[in-house]
Amino acid sequence: MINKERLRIALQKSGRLSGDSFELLARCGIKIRSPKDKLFVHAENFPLDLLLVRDDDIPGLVMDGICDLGIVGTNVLEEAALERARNGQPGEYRPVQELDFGACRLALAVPEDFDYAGAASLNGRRIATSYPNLLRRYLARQGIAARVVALSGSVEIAPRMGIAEAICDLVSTGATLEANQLRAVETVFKSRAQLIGGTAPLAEPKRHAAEILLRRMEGVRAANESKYIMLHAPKAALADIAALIPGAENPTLLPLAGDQEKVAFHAVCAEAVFWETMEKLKALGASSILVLPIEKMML
Ligand code: PRT
Ligand code: ZN
Repeated sequence: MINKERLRIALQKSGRLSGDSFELLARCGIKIRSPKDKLFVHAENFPLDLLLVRDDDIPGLVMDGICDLGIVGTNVLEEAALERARNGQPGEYRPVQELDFGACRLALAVPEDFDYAGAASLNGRRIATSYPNLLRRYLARQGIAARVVALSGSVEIAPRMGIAEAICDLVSTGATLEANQLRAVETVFKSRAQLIGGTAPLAEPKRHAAEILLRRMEGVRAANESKYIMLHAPKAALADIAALIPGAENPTLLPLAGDQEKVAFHAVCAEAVFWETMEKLKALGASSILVLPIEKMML
């Protein structure tokens, strides 16, 4: 049953965000044994309960104080906040952390044979979307008078059905648009998954649990964004090598047995290390270059 001493987080039950959301909690050391087909799941080793719902319900659960935290796409979040504002409902939340998954954009798209010459071409047209509030806000800002046709799904078929001349839908790879002979013409909103919290302060012991969880999530993000790089560097090129590796101002240098000219150079790199960087390192005389993922990080 619902326990007021445990943190409550709303996650998408199944869909594009659920796998990454569960993986994030797993990487924070949180064990969840119960099957995912339940609505309410307890973490075994942390004072945390999961409410597994449709992503559309997550903003409201946090804004109404039913859940302390939630993971949701900013597209759904902003749409819900605008809808609530329209209806005079409370729509406040606290953005806690941007997450590195769920990236997509809400884009305007038109049929390939549409004679498109800028957003003004949409004046007087009908645009089908599942995000009427985000679209209306965009149209108002751009000074475009178009009619918004709200659909709950299958927006991409609206032009073929004669329901609308254009659509406004989420795009990630663009394959769905292409398959429907549509092309994206404007970006209305850029989205990614976000961890959000309510605006009311948490009472102990929840506050403490939230602090630990957020610190671990921060550690997961820092680890995701960083790599551990090891290489053998000629002593004469150390400064040039360090300059190629972001965040490696203070590398660890170790002597190499039997080699007076080179040292072992170890550093945490603040970004991904691309092949181009490795090729430049090699050109500076570096050898045995290894780039390793970092699992956890606490600074
Ligand atoms: O059942 P529930 O309501 O929880 O799920 P849902 O069907 O509403 O959402 P779901 O699981 O599809 O998406 C959840 C969230 O993932 C979205 O709100 C976005 O924040 C994010 N996301 C990221 C996406 C996409 N990428 C995406 N590509 N959501 C939807 N799509 C759709 C897009 O609309 C298109 O129809 O996927 C289709 C394929 O996209 P392309 O461009 O890769 O072909
Ligand atoms: Zn949904």
